[in-house]
Amino acid sequence: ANDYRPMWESLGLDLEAHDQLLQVIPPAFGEVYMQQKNRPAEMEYFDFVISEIHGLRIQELQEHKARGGKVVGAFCIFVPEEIVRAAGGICVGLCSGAEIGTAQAEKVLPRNICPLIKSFMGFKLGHVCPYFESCDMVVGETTCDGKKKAFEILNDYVPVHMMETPQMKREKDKALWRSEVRDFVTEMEQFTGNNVTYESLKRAIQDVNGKRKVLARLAELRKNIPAPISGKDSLLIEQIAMYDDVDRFTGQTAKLCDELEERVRTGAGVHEPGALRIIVSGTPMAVPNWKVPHIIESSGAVIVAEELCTGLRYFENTVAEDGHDLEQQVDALAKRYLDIDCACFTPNAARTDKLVQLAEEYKADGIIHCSLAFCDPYLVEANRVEKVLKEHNIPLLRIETDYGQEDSGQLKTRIEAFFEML
Ligand code: BJ8
Repeated sequence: ANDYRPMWESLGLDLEAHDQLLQVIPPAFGEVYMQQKNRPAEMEYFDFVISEIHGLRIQELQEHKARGGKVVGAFCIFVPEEIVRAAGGICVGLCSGAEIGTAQAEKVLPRNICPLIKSFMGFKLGHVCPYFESCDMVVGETTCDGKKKAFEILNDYVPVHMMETPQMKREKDKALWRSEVRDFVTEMEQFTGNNVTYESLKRAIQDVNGKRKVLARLAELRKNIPAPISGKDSLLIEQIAMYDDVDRFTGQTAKLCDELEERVRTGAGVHEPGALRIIVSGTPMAVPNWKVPHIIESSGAVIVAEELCTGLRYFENTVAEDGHDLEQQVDALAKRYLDIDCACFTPNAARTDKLVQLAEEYKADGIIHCSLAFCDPYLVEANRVEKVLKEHNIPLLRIETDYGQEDSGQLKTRIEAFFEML
């Protein structure tokens, strides 16, 4: 293996704390992932990406920076990565899926706050994430209150550009969001020193659409019985989509889909015949947060779809490619992004309607609504989800959890009881 320590040191990482992080992720990955049966051979690439999680990709980012390129971090799928790409930058999703640097984070944040927010502050203050340390800028958004206010604090440590995401989807909200997307073009031009042209944006839109389409193809394959791939593997791919090289990722995922098509043709699946089919819905599950999917799939069920931002919400819509000039491209981007049905919007019936539709399309036996603790938007919206699913006789289990492992046993008991009822 390569020695990445000099690179990590030059990035200003706290090597000791970073070692601790690396002591957690690979063993967790081994336990959660490598012991699955019937994994597709093409998962090898994604396993490799994880084994190099703080290595090769970081090296690529550093090489990009050495050529004068910028790296831009994001915490929300509302950040239009096409624009970063069109300006010659690389956009990386900053995962924040682990409990780390909690003590440092609690110096600037309240104790009772969403673990995702605490995690990103802990990663930054603890200097443990080489992606974060590679970022020249972070793009924040005004989605939920906790994140919105935490970005003010984060701005003390790394430049943050804020985008105002509206809370409703009326015409005036659409106009506001469209102006935010337009301003982001100018911001990226100034920040990178590169013009965003019709041509560069057209290519970026096509590239990112390509990534979204291949993920949609993977999702489509999971509608088959038996499912040709586990939910855990699918989630891993959806997590990696947030930071891997776009073209390489698209190519590798296409290869995997070819293999899955073959499985579907021969009727090969990843689970026992008759396994329960489950949809998970709720707050994003960032690397290395595999806790609930692991419990679900080690209790004999298979996850067939993720109604999550690390899932369908990220790739279900593409950007129209027929814009004739930059302004029309901005219109198309603004429209595509405002179609995301995050619980930060009110009302948000599109999400509950979609869940009903997904349950039917994916022939799901039940839905597990999984929210991070203290996440008001999703925890409160769970009530609307419950109401609508009840009207359609779709069984639902509601879970609230964090990044700790203390509740694993209790969650397993509840999930198994839910499965017995189905
Ligand atoms: S589009 S879901 S990625 S905002 S879990 S920090 S909402 S308190 S992450 Fe999200 Fe964008 Fe919406 Fe998706 Fe706040 Fe809730 Fe924490 Fe959250």
